[in-house]
Amino acid sequence: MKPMDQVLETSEKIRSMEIRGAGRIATAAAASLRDFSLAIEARSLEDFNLQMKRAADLLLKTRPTAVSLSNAIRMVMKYRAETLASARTAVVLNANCFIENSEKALEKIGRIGSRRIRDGDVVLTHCNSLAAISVLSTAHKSGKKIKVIATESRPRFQGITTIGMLDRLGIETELIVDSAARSVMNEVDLVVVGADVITANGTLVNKIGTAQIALFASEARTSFMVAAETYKFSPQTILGELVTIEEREAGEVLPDISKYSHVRVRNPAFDVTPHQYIDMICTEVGVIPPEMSYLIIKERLGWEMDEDI
Ligand code: RUB
Repeated sequence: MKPMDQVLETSEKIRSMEIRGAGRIATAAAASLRDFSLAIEARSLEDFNLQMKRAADLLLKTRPTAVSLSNAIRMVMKYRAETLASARTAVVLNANCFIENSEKALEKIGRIGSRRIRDGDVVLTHCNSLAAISVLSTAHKSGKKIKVIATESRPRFQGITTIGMLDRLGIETELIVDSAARSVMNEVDLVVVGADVITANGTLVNKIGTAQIALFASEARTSFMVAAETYKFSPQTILGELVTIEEREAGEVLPDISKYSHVRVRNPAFDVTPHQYIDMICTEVGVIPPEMSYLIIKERLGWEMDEDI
């Protein structure tokens, strides 16, 4: 396999959602860039930089919403080197460092977030988030008896992946259709979801349906927690950039659209939850109110304001 074929293959897996979830696409992209850097033959440092940039651009274009992808790529590509050999070493180091830190972050989020779960709690989750599942599994492993209610998460049914993971962990789980979220909310003690993007003002962008669950939780006075590694925060939003919401193919919602002449199927993959509906964001550096997101971006992501202006 040619080095670029490996990058194309990873890009296709991310685009088609064989690899999915903000954290998983970030680490897959970092690993792909690392493996590419080791496999390419470059005539000079400039040639190496050019080839790396091409690969990074390909991976970046796969899914437009999750900022984890651009943050991971930015971290891997932040190498400065005088020679070809040191450039390669730096890319490998950056990528491994990103992957290792994201694994550690998941563990820490689990430890911190699980403290907010009490013995006997009912927790609702939406979609399939490794960060949210880390919170649930840590609570369960610490001996707390919890019940999880998981939504199907149409149209891609990531909820089925979630119930499979919870089942393997031995956690009592109930599956509901997305539209049953309000019906069960009065039984729920805490909602825990993941994040694709958290903006500078603490707004959450996550799987379609999250915003209505947050609204229901707020109405029912149920706590709403976001579990997210700090690389899910978006530096671009400090510079005023809006988050692009991915619109996916109609066929994911309605396989045979051809029999209708006047119908258009809309399939936004993510929605926007205002910070007012979020009680806390559980990160690897602690639980923060959403309004503190700006500080996370400034302090954790080493963002230079003039970098991209
Ligand atoms: C997945 C999704 C998840 C977040 C967080 O969307 O919205 O809640 O990505 O997941 P999709 P994680 O299936 O469209 O990628 O905590 O695993 O990063």
